[in-house]
Amino acid sequence: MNISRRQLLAMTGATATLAATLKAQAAAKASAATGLKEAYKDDFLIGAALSATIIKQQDPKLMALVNKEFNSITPENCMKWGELYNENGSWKWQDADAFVEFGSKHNLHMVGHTLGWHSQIPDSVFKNQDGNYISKAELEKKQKAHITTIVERYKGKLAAWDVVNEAVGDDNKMRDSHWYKIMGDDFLVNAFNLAHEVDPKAHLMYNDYNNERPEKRQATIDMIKRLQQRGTPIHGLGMQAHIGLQTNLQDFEDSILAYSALGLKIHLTELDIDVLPSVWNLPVAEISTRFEYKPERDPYTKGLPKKVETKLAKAYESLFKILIKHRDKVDRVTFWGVSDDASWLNDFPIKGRTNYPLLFDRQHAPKPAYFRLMDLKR
Ligand code: 9MR
Repeated sequence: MNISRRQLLAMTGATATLAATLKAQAAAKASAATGLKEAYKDDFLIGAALSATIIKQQDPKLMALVNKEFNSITPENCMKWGELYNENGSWKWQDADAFVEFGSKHNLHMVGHTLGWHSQIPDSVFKNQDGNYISKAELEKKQKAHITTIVERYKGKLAAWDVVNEAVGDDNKMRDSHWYKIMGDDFLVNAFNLAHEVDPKAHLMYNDYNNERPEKRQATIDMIKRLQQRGTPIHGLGMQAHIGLQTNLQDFEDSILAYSALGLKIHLTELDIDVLPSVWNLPVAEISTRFEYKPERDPYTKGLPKKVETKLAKAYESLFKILIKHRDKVDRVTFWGVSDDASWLNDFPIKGRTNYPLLFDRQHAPKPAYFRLMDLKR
């Protein structure tokens, strides 16, 4: 038989493609059989933030995916102060109730998010009609009513609360928020005490972004020590982990050790990995920051190049190796969303970009990063 060089090359190519297809099929089959939560059951909980839209739509395929892959859920927005009240000041429970109902029905670990934050809360909570601050006593009264009502409502259903969010600023000093200006450290101490009094079994956490970085870590440790000296019931430390491909992952290992030395359990609370070009030299998750859209700042509208996909997968793998190594200290790893199409990073810090930060793509299929994480447990 006379086979030309071209035919031979084509055949070799076909064999390689076939091998790749078989490998992908085998991987898909393995993931179909188990799922992340099963693979990591001896290490830590695997969570996802769910939006009110996901809960409302009840898309059967997406719901099946959530149930297969995750055993913990966090509400992306619906339990924030600004989402929980109607204009007239009455409570608006619909979305939060639907979230808790979903989690209870599927027996999922649920994290409340969040009882004290400077963001997504109207100015009117802190100010009189004349624009001046209300007194500390008045704010304490509002804080008490808010925290006791919501913690009581979901007592025994939510296993944990992000009690205070982002109290340390990007300058590594206490954030100059309305809360802090009026109440100082009492803002935090009261929040933890109130939640603990109402639900003594709930696991209470402090949650922040960039707090794996050495300077912010130190500021956070100083703050936690002050709280602990006052007997504040704080049980866990949340590192949001909104990171990028360039993030120094060693900082996570150092932080896990440093925070757990304070007697706190470690949670990665909002993990995602931004693959788009950074438009600032200090990537912060402070949500008031915005930049102008330019096509060069949105390079992957037609798909993620293989090279970047591989970098993303490697970054997830490296981070999880650290987390697995410290599984005795790490309680939970929660992704900030389920799939790329619905990630907040498509709109932050520039609206309308195409980002790829999560483990599931726009068709909700597992990405190479997902298989790397599954492979770590084989
Ligand atoms: O993902 C959330 C997005 O939908 C909201 O618009 C945004 C503003 O409130 O908050 C996002 O979630 C934030 C989380 O609650 C706290 N840490 C930073 C997250 C990303 O901004």
